[in-house]
Amino acid sequence: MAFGFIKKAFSKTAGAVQASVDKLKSGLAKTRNVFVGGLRSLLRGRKLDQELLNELEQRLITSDLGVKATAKIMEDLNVAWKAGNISSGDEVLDFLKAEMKAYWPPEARELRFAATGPTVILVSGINGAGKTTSIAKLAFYLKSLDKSVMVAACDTFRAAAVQQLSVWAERIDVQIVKHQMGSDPAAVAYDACDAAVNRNIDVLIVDTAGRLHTQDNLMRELTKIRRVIDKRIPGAPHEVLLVLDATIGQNAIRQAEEFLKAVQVTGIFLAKLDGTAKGGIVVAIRHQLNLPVKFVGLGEKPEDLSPFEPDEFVEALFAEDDPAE
Ligand SMILES: Nc1nc2c(ncn2[C@@H]2O[C@H](COP(=O)(O)OP(=O)(O)OP(=O)(O)O)[C@@H](O)[C@H]2O)c(=O)[nH]1
Ligand SMILES: [Mg+2]
Repeated sequence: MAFGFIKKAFSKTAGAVQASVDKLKSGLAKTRNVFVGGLRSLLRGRKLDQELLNELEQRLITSDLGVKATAKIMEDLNVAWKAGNISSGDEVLDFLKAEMKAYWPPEARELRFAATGPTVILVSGINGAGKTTSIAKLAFYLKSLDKSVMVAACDTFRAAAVQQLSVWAERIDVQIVKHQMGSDPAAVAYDACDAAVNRNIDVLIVDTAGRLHTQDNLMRELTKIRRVIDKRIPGAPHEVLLVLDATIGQNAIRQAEEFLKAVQVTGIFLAKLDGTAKGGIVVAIRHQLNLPVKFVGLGEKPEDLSPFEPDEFVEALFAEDDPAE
């Protein structure tokens, strides 16, 4: 009986793993078809020579991998070609896959949880990046890990913002702390921290405004919210996630650089990967921002999230069994 139970639990886990790989694969379909599909048609059946190397470099540069990653890949590829280790376009595909997998340094991609008391996750990003939706996904994900979750509606700038988060909170059944529109976001943050402590909540996720009258105001407000959170829960926030919109490619990196000047970010939530062929941006983010991508967003539903794992990501990107290919 005990064995039966273990077997059942194990197969459930295997099923969950398969489901998450499938989700990633379908979320990456556009990038796979355009970027990897393009590489395949360039490389397949060709002999590797200088001309093909030049064409490949051109293609990688115009993809969203970024200049630095492209330079590194081409340099390594040149060495392997000259050493006689690679001689065909087909081998280049495998080489690219291995090179991309090895691209990420060992780093903390898992969420950092508080040792005691509530973990606080502050979520920032420009308007429309996908903050509120990503918060709903995170809350849903954390609930699946048996954590009690509360959200705080600190985007008090727009009437619809509080409403949107309230709808999500109800739908995924998590508690919410909110004030009226126009009230002080730092006061909401303080109340939410208070409530999270008093109600023994495991994780508090704080939504913030993406637009204020000026960018300066936005950054000042984030700093203030952060200070107030730390005052009520010393050491918090434990994570400051910056949500970036993958569909805008390299512009997302420029936006992030602006945020990083003002806010101490601990990780990236890369939203809307499903809506773009610019999935290579994950590689550029690693190199250009020097921050871990902790999660990727793959759709508009609460379950459309995947914790970022380089191996899994690259496998899904290069997967061949897509009928659309
Ligand atoms: N396809 C897709 N759409 C997404 C994803 N994440 C967010 N969206 C959509 O992007 C739009 C903006 O998302 P929000 O969550 O409202 O963005 P926000 O950053 O909170 O925006 P503001 O509150 O205006 O600053 C919505 O239509 C979302 O459904 C994703 O991973 N995939
Ligand atoms: Mg929002």
